[in-house]
This record gives sequence, structure tokens and C-alpha cells, in this order.
Amino acid sequence: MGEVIINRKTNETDIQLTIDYDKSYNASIDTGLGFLDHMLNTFARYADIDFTIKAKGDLYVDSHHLIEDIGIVLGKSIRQRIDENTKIERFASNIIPMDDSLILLAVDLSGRSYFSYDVDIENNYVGNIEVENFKEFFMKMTYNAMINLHIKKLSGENAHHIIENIFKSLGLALKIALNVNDELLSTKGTIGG
Ligand SMILES: [Mn+2]
Repeated sequence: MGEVIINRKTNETDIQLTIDYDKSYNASIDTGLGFLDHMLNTFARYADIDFTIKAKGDLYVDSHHLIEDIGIVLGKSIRQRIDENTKIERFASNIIPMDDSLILLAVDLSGRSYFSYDVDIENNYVGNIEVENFKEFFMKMTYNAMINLHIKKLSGENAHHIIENIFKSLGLALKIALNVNDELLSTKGTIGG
């Protein structure tokens, strides 16, 4: 019922994602990138969803394609969930601290894509992953989910904390915004794509 399965295979990546939005937190995550596994687990924990992903990518190139494509697949999953449940809270925002980092995140599951990312991070790498790939992840997720997402770093220096805080904030916001309601919150009459 609440299960959404998205499989995507290209010459660069092979991803199988299953999310059950109606079940509580459970995670089985294997992307071949330790830090990304840690981030997806954080997201699943705070979104409070049952999250299973098995992904392989052309990591001999770098991690760009894999991270980008997981963003696409997660976005498609969110879109499918919204299309199947349009009577939802729709909006959520939070300001969450995590150690030195303070992140403002706001989301509107509107059916219209808009992505704003004001996050400067001094380090170029976190773990063995280029920091810039995470902007790509959130952008592709946003476009494929057809939602409005604003992410702004208010403060913070540690790259691990800043990025983990964003995944945590995103999970917390989506838990609220995807929450099934009894009315369609739109004067237009649709939040479909
Ligand atoms: Mn951590």
C-alpha cells in the first residue's frame, strides 16, 4: 500500500530503491559509499520510513553519477508517493542545529520544482566524496519529486556536520509534509505534476 519501488539502470549506475512510506524506520542500505550510506540512513531515520536501497555505480570514474542518480531515484519515489496521496500536510520547515552547524530547510510539495541551495562548505571532500556532489543530489531529488526545496546554512564549519544536518532536516521536514491529511491543500485543486 505505502510501498514505492523504483528501479533504474543505465550504463553508469544500477539502483534498486524500495520505500514504504507507511511503515516506520527500518533501513537496509548499500551504495558502496560509506558516507552516503550514513547519510541515507540518517534521512530514513528522521523521515521515519522503511528504506531499502541497493546501488552500484561507476565509482572508478568518481562518485558523481551514483550520487546524482540516487537523487533522481529518491525524487521519483517521493513524486509517486505524492501522486498516490495528494491530501497531505504539504508544507514543512525547520531550523535544526547539529553541533556547530545550523541549517534552515523549507519544503513545499507543490508539484512545481524550485531549488535554492545556499550552503558554503570550505572542505572539498567529506570522506572520499566530493562535497559538490551533495548539491547535485538535492537538486536532482527536488526536480524529480517536483517540489520546492530551500536549504540555507545559517552557520557551521565541519563538512560532515553540515551535510548530515541537511539529511536530518530533510527527513524531519518530509515526515511532516508527506503526512496524510483529510483535505487537498490547494486553491488550484492539484499538487500534481
Ligand atoms: Mn555522522
